[in-house]
Amino acid sequence: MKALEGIKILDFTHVQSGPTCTQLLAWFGADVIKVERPGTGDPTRGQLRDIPDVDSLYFTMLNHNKRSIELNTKDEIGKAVLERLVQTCDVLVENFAPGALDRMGFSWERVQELNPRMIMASVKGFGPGPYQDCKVYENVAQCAGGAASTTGYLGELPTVTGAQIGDSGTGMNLAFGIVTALFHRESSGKGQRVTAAMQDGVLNLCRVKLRDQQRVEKGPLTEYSQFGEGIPFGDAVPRAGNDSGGGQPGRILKCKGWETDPDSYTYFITQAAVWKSICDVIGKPEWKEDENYATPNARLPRLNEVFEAIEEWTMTQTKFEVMEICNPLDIPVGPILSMKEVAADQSLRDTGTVVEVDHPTRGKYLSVGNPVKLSDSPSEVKRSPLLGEHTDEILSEVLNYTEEEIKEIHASGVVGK
Ligand code: CAO
Repeated sequence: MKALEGIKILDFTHVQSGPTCTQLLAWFGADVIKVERPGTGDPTRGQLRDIPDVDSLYFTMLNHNKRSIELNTKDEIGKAVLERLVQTCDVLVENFAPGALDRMGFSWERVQELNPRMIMASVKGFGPGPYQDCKVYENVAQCAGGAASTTGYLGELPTVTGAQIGDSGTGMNLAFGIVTALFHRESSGKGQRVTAAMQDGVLNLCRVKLRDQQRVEKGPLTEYSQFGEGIPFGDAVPRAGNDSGGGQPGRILKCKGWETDPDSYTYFITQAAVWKSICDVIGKPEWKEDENYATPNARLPRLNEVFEAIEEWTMTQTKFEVMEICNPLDIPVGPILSMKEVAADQSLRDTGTVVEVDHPTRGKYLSVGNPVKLSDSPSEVKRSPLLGEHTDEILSEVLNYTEEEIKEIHASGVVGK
């Protein structure tokens, strides 16, 4: 049995943050019913299309294992159907702009009246405060959560990361909140409100930078390259390039072939415990006992020199050879993998982290699978639904409308053509 089998989710999400959350719940076996605007559905169905008139990869990769019902929830008949869904489901998940659900007539108070056991979960850009009414997309959250100001190179522009920490990151937080509330409902018998703000989610992932903010107020951040370069620190955490965020200095270094391959690099960490092995590998055995290099503190002002010496060696090896040589010595290194390499990686396919899915109108495509593995409840990744593919089965099997009533609902136009 799947871990969340029997749990019904009213999925009122769109774009990325909300759909990430409900997809995770669906992968674990919840019955996720995606309510979509008739005719158009989730706007991502039509965004960044690679094949004309076919659901985009943007949509298909975020909506696996769900069922789709078309429903105009601003029409009175549509609202009545939505009410029945609220009464039938365990969880309502939404990520509309602030106030949209209230305007539709489904405030938290109303939802509780309809179903006191319902858990109502929302992603918003900001929590309560001056920005609570703002619409927010991924990069806005990265900027407001402290990620952009601390990413990139000193003296250059703040930079956003390709990892969708605001959207997918917050979706994961919301899923965690929902499962926690479901657990709590076992004893309380009551649903509750779950909210996750994107700014909060990004800041949570930037905690090492909030740590460094408090450190920089007391003195220089000695593990940052800028310390060794003699550049003074200001009063806020600076951009640290590719310096390691932890206590063990690390950098991205060139490997053999870097002149022509933009991803021929390795991340190399000078972990203190294996310093002697590093000295042997890079041909600097004299640094093992030299008081200027032997201890982490002695190395801090010389990190540029240390990493230049390591890079002289890494440039003689491919990024995979660096891994093969360093791993047996417990030296932490990692190749910079291109998306092409990740997509072709057999071990990621074997674990279901990358999956191939078949789709009736687009054919085969690659997607990410569930990054969390349960030993007794494996996830099976099923294709995303076509728009309104399950409208009738949801009306009859989930909501128990009669054939006659379903005809009337269709005739009213609230479930599309
Ligand atoms: N039937 C009828 N109306 C529907 C409907 C349906 N099935 N589904 C949605 N709608 C309506 C909503 O009620 C809303 O109407 P009003 O504005 O009149 O109240 C309208 O569609 C648009 O919803 P929206 O404001 O959420 O959408 P948007 O495209 O204008 O904004 C976004 C998108 C993402 C900026 C906004 O939803 C948002 O800030 N969400 C919260 C933060 C978030 O999740 N951001 C991440 C998105 S991924 O990068």
